[in-house]
Amino acid sequence: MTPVDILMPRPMPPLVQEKLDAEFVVHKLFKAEDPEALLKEVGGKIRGVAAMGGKLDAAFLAKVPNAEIISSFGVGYDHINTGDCLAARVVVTHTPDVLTSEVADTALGLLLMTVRELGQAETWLRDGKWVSEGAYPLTQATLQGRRLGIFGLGRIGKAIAQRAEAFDLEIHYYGRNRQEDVDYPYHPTLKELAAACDTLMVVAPGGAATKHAVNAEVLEALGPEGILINIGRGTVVDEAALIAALEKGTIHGAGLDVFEDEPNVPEKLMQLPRVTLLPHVGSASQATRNAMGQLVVDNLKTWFETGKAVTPVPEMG
Ligand code: 8YV
Repeated sequence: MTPVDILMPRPMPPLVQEKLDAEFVVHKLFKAEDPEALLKEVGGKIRGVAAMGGKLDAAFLAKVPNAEIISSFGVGYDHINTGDCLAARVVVTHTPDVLTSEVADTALGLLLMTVRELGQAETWLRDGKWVSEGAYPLTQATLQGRRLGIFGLGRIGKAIAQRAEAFDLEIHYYGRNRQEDVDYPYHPTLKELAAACDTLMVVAPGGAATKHAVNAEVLEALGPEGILINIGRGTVVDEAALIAALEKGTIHGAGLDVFEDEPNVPEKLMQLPRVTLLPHVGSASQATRNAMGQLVVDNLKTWFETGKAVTPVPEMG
């Protein structure tokens, strides 16, 4: 079989690069001195794209007119215009399932850190304040008796709910649709979910449909005991409204693994006392990232061997 030409626009984990190098002719745009010139030169023979972030839409597809597949690293694919890909008959794949447990574990860790101020307490110890000033102040919040509203009860949302049940939390949810096989109370709007709960866990995907869904009104509904956790996408939360709500005491605290303009985190968020900030580490263990990388490779290999992808995104039908 003649080797297949693959485009890699941005750097990917070493395992992905090594495995793809062994199977395909990989054109690494990020290594080129003049990426546009390289794209002009090789664009016509590219049949597959291995992607990790970056905007992929009709303008990009026009530069790789013979591409058949975009194999994307990560479960979220809001950076890819699936409508444009469908129109160009390009299959899009992502890496679901293999990261579900890791992200759910991180979500629970972030929730506990935020409610009980564990990061701040550790800083207190490291700064020598335990010795100089005594015990870390008692936290105003506790996890006990909290009502957890999950925004986005998909695979990861359900894994979070399963873990939260072990912590005796009351679970509610909101999403595009009520799920017949789910017993947790469903709320038809995000504001109603927030009003019924004191803890809001954002697991929803990014994109136009969810942009700034968590706004000033939703935060107001969550109330002064409220804790917001975002493990989904930064764009889902109106960051300016969140900062205002934290400053005014409209809600109690927030734990964020994702941000609107990563890796830039607003200075104001950094200064707020009851906020836990993580640098998008939801799935970031070696084992899980390896499994995600393997799936990127498997999707490309299987596509070119059999004409079928392993994990196409739902829009592909
Ligand atoms: C990754 C993620 O950090 O899977 C996702 O959608 O956000 C994370 O697991 C990200 O894909 C790495 O680019």
